Amino acid sequence: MGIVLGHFFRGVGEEPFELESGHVLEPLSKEEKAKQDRDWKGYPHGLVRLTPGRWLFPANFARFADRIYNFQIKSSDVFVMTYPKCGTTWTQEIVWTMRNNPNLDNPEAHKFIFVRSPFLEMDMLFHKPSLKTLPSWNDPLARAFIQFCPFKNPLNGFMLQMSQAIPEPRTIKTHLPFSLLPPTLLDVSKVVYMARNPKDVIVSYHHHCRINTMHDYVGSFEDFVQYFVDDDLMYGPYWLHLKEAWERKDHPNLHLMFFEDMKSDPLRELRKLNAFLETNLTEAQMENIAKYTSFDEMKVRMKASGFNEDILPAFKKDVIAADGGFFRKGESGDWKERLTPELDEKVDHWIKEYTTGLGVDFKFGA
Ligand code: PPS
Repeated sequence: MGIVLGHFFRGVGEEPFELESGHVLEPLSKEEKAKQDRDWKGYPHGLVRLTPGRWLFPANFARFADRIYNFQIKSSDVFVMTYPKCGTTWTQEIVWTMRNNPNLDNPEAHKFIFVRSPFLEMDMLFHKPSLKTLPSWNDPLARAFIQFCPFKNPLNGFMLQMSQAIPEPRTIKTHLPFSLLPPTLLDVSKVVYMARNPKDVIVSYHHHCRINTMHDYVGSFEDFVQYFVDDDLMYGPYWLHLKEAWERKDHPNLHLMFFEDMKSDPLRELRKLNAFLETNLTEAQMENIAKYTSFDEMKVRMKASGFNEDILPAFKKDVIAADGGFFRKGESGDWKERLTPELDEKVDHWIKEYTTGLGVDFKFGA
């Protein structure tokens, strides 16, 4: 562990080091590492813990954290921020379409979603970033990198440099919490934050970690729920992620919304976004966008644009064949099919302990 972390910790061995955000980055304890190694095959360089907050990231995060913290934001930027599996992709597509494709006639809309709307910290997930493997990871992305970042080295952050270089207005996806992002984020740009009830998040995140080799979870569902309530999943505590957003919810540049509300009445939520983003769309335009960004339409369109698990090497084809792909169900309340009464009680306890006091009122689906 020391050697691997030493490499990522810029040669300081096992000494924890401080990020510009003020967080201290430390290796996992021996016991934690043994457990993670047993259940997760997708973290070849190990995970690191950030204090305060107990955020959990691949060791590669150390290479990008300070540059993400100092990312140059622009007043026309919109950041789509969520904890994993809360509906980022859906929100990204809605926001990008409202801003860039109100009449659904922009040819750019056929491009891979991360070309139009890059994933800020994605580089930390790559296992073996190399000049050889990165461009072949996905052709549309490689082409976009060459277009937007000519003469730049992808090893210095493929997605990070793309996020910086794409033309305005930029719509940028992140799963990072406020405390790891530029401190002036809300003063300069707008943030759309999507939350989702933790029970559906668990089910969706479990599926994601099984189909994706960047996680490659091989443990049980019961253990996965335990990882969640112990804040031991990559990206760390959902409650703290949400708390940091909730504390800022009255800031005029933050729009906080819920997956369940978007699901039950997309047009109502699009109207609110229309006011927040100042996009001045008509009712007819919003109705069309609600339909265009529905689960069924997105599933087909994303595949055609290159977000295709059958081709992308990051996805485990056998698990997908058995249990479905990235666009799994897109529903609220599916947790009822998966959580036993004991597991349900465990999550209820987590909710009571960490989010009820904040005033968050989750909806749990039909
Ligand atoms: S990720 O990998 O963390 O970025 O995933 P994220 O996009 O945040 O969340 C994925 C879940 O959102 C569902 N999804 C949708 N639901 C409804 N409508 C639309 N258009 C839509 N697009 C994506 C996706 O299916 C995942 O949820 P589950 O419950 O697993 O189906």
